[in-house]
Amino acid sequence: MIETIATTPYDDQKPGTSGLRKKVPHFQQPNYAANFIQSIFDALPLDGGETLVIGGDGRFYNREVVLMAIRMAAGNGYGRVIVGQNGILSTPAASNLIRQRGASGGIILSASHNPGGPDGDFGIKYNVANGGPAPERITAAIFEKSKTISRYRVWTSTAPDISKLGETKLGDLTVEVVDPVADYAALMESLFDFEKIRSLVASGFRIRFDAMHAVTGPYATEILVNRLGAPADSVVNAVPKEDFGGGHPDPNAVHAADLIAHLMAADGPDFGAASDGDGDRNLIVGKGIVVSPSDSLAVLSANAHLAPGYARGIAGIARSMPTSQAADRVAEKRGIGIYETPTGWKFFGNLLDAGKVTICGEESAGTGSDHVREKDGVWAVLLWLNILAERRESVRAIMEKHWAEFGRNFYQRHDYEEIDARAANGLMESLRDRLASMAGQRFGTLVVSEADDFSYKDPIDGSVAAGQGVRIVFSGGSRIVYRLSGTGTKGATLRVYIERFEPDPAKHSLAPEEALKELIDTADVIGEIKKRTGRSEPDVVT
Ligand code: VG1
Ligand code: CO
Repeated sequence: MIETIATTPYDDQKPGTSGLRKKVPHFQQPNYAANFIQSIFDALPLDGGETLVIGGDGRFYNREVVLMAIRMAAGNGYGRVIVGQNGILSTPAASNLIRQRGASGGIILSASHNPGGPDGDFGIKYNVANGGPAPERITAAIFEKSKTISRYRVWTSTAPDISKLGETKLGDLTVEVVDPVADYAALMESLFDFEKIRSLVASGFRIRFDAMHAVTGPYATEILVNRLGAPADSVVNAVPKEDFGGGHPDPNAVHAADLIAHLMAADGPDFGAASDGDGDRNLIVGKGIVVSPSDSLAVLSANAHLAPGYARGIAGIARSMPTSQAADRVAEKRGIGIYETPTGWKFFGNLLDAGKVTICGEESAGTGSDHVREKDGVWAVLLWLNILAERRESVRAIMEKHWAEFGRNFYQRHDYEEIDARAANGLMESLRDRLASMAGQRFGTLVVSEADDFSYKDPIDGSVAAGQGVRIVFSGGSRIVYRLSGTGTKGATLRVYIERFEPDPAKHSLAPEEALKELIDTADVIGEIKKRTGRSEPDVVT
């Protein structure tokens, strides 16, 4: 029976860069999750009978919300729910299922790289029929509905057992529990030359994939071990845990320090990789070298044609604005399109749907292609492996040759986490106030050539996203970008992105902190970071 339950609105259900993210106890307030899910349904033009994909990264509270979402789908007239076994689906696997099964959308439960557990973070995100995150027009509509919600609809009896594969009924709703890995692994096999990668692995090439006790464990084990023949211990921290083993499933130099240490050792593996909580991010580490995500986007774009799925070449590349311009140099040399979008995967969807771009990426360890509409950690690892299997060179050699051909964009991101929100907003406001007078100003040897607050007009639907980050560009093309994170759950996080192009191969072996020294100092002078936040050092440098 469908029951209508009275509820009262919360005023803070505005989705951020990637859905609604809050602390678990915040989500555990009465009806908090139900209100948001009902607001999603209320914002959609549902005719009845639609298919909905449901799954999450398995973090604490995942199961409860999956079961609730199934019962609410039954209460709101859906015809079929496709749910990952035990409520598990990586974000890219969910995107794939939405597309392959012709679903009208999907509900993905994740707070991505944020820590989990009873005091950790939780999140809910809605993806649309193309498999990608809902565009801003829809997230805005969801937020509007959440402000006035007065009831939600739910099927009264308990949801079916989601630990067993197969179909059951909940009223008129068919609930189909699927293997979270099978369809995704088949998709990967259709894109990459598994036989070539298998022979690379058989030649003694050693891989270390760190799943960080998050969702990619089963995906990496099935693909790297079962299908590509890597030894079982090639996948570490492979068992997903509700609290990610107490760790922070963010594949960066701080939280994946153990992986990096293994790859820096003389007798270490040849190739290291890690993914995040929900499996959409990737970190690539070669023997003795950490590949910066912006460089990885450029290298993958320049070499994608070596993999069967991209043998016809790529149509174009899109990168988020703060991502380094290394990919632009590839696009320019290859004569293909390059697009600069605001931060967040939702801005890539239209470009991918229109066939304008094939590969997209963000500096935050996200790369992906038109095979799904999310960034995809395991996909990036496999594309790297396919390239390595074709070129039979080390990661370091590939990077050095890439820089020699295209030049090197030295790059760093400095994060100041959990700073006072008023101080953070004050810093950004002050920057915006000074934009008009910035051009022509000199800081040491640097002269500002342009300064603006990034605004994006989507070339397909004409929608505009303003206020996406302050850019200070210097003559010669070096940049400092300031923006506030839209995924944090406590205080504010200031991200400062610093970039300098170096054409001279003799200088490509400099350490990024040396190559960027003057810009790093200038970022504090212009942004007044120390003065306004009281922080003398960033918490994380990536
Ligand atoms: C961060 C990253 C952004 C990414 C987003 C979601 O956003 O900077 O590039 O798309 O997280 O990634 P923000 O607003 O905190 O800078 V994930 O892996 O959370 O889905
Ligand atoms: Co993620």
